[in-house]
Amino acid sequence: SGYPNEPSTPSFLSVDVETLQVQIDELSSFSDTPAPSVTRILYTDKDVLARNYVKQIMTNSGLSVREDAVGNIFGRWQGYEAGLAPVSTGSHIDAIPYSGKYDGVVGVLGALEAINILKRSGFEPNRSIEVILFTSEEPTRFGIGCLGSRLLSGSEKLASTLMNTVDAHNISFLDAAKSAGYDMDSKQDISSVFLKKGTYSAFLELHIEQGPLLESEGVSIGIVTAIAAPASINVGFEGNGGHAGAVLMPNRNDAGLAAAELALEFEKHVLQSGSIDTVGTVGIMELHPGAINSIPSKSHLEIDTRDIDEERRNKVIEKLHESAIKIAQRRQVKLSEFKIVNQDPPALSEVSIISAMENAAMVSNLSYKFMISRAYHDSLFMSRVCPMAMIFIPCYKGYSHKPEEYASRDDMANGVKVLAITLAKLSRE
Ligand code: HGY
Ligand code: MN
Ligand code: MN
Ligand code: MN
Repeated sequence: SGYPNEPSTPSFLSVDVETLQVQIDELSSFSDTPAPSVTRILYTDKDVLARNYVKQIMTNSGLSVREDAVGNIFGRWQGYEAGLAPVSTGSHIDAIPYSGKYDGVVGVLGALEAINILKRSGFEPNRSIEVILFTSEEPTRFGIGCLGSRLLSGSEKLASTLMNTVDAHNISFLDAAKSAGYDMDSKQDISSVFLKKGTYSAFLELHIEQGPLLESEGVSIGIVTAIAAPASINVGFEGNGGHAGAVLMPNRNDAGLAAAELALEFEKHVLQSGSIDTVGTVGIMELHPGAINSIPSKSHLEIDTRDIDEERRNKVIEKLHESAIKIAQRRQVKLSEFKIVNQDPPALSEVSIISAMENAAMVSNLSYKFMISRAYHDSLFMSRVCPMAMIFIPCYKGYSHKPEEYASRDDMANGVKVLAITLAKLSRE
């Protein structure tokens, strides 16, 4: 076929999983909470240290490294025909408070190891292969998930919202970015990161399952066929508050109890959706002033609901809104906020990439199964830019977003190998 060095057969692709584990451990040390937990929030000092650490590994692997205005980082392995749209892969390294060290990280460091094993095998890509470290996938600091990939996919709404978004300490997005070395002043700066259609021929993401299926069924590889549709809603109630002793019950309009009642009503709506695939979480519930002897005068809830069926999920959001209005009336509190922060459609994986992954698992003699991802990922937004698919590996008891998160060396090596073989194949198409 005239290409130098056809990809060597998978059996010669030996993954240096010891080095990968060392890198995962070293990266986890850049954290704002003590080991074994990891907390690494967008644009903090620890985030900057972690970014530099990964950029160094990209450089050591001979990749050309560039960053965009918001800090998405790209490491490119120049291909034989550099003019063609590259194959891309990657994930995130930011970590929610008190979480683990594998979520996202396996898809960044594992992608770099996939490139290293292809290089060691003498393979030369036709299309360039590009590893993307998305600037922030978790919603922690500015309340929106997949900030980096959402912008890459061209979200005008997010570009304008970020111009007047502040974090919990009243630091603006622009100032936070500046403190990390990303100097933006205008909406144009932010939207300069939008990718043109056709920038990439494909996007693949390696990720821990963040669920128990692969481990419990003893399956080595998950091939993701669809990513569930996530949505997040902010709700606020306001009442008169007052002295916990002096105000008798009939004279209260307790914003805290309104929040509590809404949370339980929301759970009912989710359970009554008609499908096990509908999930709902009230992950944040704040009471103001937050004193034991003061009736909450304000409450703030951040609600996460997802489903593989977008309509069914949207129905839950409508019922949530109806309940919030009803509870506010009944309890004589003000519904001060009901804001849908994001209401994203699900994403379907590209069939041709799914079969390339299936083939890679087969030639590597690995068991595999097709499955949906109930967690969202940067792939959800990259699917708006190019054909996408994901590779899952098992994680201990499905744990994620907590310090006990763990993926074995064998499982990581399997995932890296399937990623490498798939990247090699797609770089030749
Ligand atoms: O919440 C999620 O699904 C992702 O892991 N941030
Ligand atoms: Mn996560
Ligand atoms: Mn993740
Ligand atoms: Mn994710």
